[in-house]
Amino acid sequence: MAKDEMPKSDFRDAILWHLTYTLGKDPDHAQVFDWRLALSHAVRDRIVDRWMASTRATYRADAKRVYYLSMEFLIGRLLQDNIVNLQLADQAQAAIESFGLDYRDLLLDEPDAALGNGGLGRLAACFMESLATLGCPAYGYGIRYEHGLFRQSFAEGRQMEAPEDWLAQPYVWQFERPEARFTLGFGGRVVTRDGKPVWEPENFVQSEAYDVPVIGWQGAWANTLRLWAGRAVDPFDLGRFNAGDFTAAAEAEALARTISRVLYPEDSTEAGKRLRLTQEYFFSAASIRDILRRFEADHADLRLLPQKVAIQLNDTHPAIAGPELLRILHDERGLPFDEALAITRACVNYTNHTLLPEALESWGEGLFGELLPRHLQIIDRIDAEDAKAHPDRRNAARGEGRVRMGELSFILSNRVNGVSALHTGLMKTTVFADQHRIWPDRIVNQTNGVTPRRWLHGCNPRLSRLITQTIGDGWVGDLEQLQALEPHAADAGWLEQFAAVKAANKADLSDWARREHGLTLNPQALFDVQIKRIHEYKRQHLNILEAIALWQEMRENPSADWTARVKIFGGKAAPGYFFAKDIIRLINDVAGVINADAATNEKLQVVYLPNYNVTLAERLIPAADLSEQISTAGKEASGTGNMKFALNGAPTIGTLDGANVEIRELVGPENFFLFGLTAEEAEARRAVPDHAARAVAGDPRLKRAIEAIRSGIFSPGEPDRYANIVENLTGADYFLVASDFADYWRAQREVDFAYADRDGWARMAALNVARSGWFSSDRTIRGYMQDIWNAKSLLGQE
Ligand code: KOT
Repeated sequence: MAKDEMPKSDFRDAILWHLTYTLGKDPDHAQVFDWRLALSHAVRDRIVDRWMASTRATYRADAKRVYYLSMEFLIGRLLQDNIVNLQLADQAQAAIESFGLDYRDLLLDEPDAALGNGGLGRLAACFMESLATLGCPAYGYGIRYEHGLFRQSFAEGRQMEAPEDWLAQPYVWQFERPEARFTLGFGGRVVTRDGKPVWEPENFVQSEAYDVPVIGWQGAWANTLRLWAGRAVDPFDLGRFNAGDFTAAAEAEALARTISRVLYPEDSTEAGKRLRLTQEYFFSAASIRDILRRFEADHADLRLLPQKVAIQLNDTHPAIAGPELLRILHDERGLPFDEALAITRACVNYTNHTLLPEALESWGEGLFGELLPRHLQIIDRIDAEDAKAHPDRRNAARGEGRVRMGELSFILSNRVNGVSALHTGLMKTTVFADQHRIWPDRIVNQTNGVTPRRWLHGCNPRLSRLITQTIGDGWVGDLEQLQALEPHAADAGWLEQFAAVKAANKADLSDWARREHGLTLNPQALFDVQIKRIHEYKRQHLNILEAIALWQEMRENPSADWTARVKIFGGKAAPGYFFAKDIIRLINDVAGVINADAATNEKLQVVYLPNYNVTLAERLIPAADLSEQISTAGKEASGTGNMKFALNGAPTIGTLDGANVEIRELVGPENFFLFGLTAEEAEARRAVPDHAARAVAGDPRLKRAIEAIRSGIFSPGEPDRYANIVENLTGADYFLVASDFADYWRAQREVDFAYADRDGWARMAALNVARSGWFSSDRTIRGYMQDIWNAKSLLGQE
């Protein structure tokens, strides 16, 4: 094969061609890594044609484009996802095996793109895939962090953080666009010229674009995820270099690159750092310029903007995009302020992902005004306009010395949405009650969803095959078709196959855990899984308390007929969140003691898998028997892991929180293990004096479990190690762990009982699968297209 004979049709030849001419490797000496890159290039070639066709179709139709602005895109690996969506899996596997290589090894060689913390970032990634699947012309805009979320390991049970380095290897999925640069200003002052305000920034950086194509199911459509990187305007100061000051010569470049250097590891906690605000403005401003450039290339009248552009703010992190758009329309394009405000408002929408007060973003006006002096004036002007129209309005964007990003996003948006029915309802009665009174049509609900291509078809090939054998393959692009499985859940023969799939997935996980971590998991046991960020409101400490109590009861009553369990934990804590780090250490300490107890370890194991990420989720979810969704009611906006577990046949033990409520309604209350206070009851309970102390005093099991922690049996020689946790559980206990413990215990024993009936359990698990089709992110995106963006699919027009 010669270079000019680039093979188009034969996949095997295409891989060899790329190995030779793109990577310059002799097949005889190529490593797994080289083959993986060659395969990725061959796959990428097949994406590009469709990508260009989609872009051309959008231009031809002059279609409305959706712009999804998000600080986070938690993508994970892309090779398998792309292969799955292009339906190349069989070809790719055959080609790779014909070279004598292991196909799975190759897929697993790709590093995770971890440009996000958790649910918010993963949702953005699922949305990008569904937007492409539905043929909605859309762009994602984010930051190309050089270092994604830190790598987690444990040292004596404690979380250690190491930098993540996904760009250390060539990243095949990105296309550098050096021509798409914008120069962005920061700081400086606002002067008046010809009676008009003019912002004169003091510092400048450039944004450089990297495009990642996102291909939908069956390759029908492809959109672009555009990630911005910081670059200096003048990367190198030759004068300083010649004067011998080599470090200073490259200083500007180092500073500019700092902006996109690292993802902030905070999740649902406030950071409040100058660099963070710089990151937010950097990517929002670059995106707004790109959006306007694209619009103005084909349109002269800015008043048409809302017909052609829908901007979605993924929480408040890109909220400054609103004032930036307004500023350009008014200051630079010369539209009157009220018209610029109306256009901005007609384009922008905002999704809220949390009501936790500590996560509601706000900036001190000093810092804000130093960095963005003109934007501060614009925000004041918007507040003033609103105050004129609504004199009884209370929540201005600027108040008490701060710029409040939630209020700002709300007043600059056409639609504001919550991410589950319960959460949206709470938005209306709590955080945004005042705004809701004034603009009663603005808040709408769009319950989250997950892409079935990655979270069932891709990650659970055995279950995917069984489903396709049973009901055909239409479900992958139309998840509600899973309903057709329901009659089979009454068929003993089919249920046996269904149970065999779960058993095989559990065996796979056990093999991996032995290879990778030297663990021996009992595959007969119930795999009970809680994977998510560590946070007090998510209550991993409730779960570990139950493990302690169960262990104590097993020891006391060893001959009872206990259902064997493996409790599996995974998740990272924000590096500065010390309580969460204590919870991690406690789980690891408890695991050490319980797993070493020969009297119980056939019946109970506790395992904490380090470095939870998208890839680990793809391994664990197909192998789970039970999904732990145990947040304090009213605190988890939606959850999306809960949907992935149900879809893969793991019933939920959970509270009436977030999307758990909708999951329970759809799968049926008899197929869901409910416990705990409702959101309303939780509010009321907090007002009861000594609620935690009373709950502990009234529950001997809970009391004994807490006593065990206090006594130091899990921290020999250091009984005080968990003083903070003990004090919290018996004192303030804002998240009501003690109050919910007894009911959680009861529900867990119901799980034990139900699991002992293996046929009954299989039926329950199968019904969870059959009834979870509504949780496809395709359904969610259709909702956004209709209710929020007024955007149309271009499928069939490419
Ligand atoms: C983080 C910082 C500030 C504001 C919000 C967050 C946030 C919220 N990060 N992740 N979330 C989660 O978003 C998911 C997607 O909507 C929800 O399912 C989940 O309940 C949120 O906690």
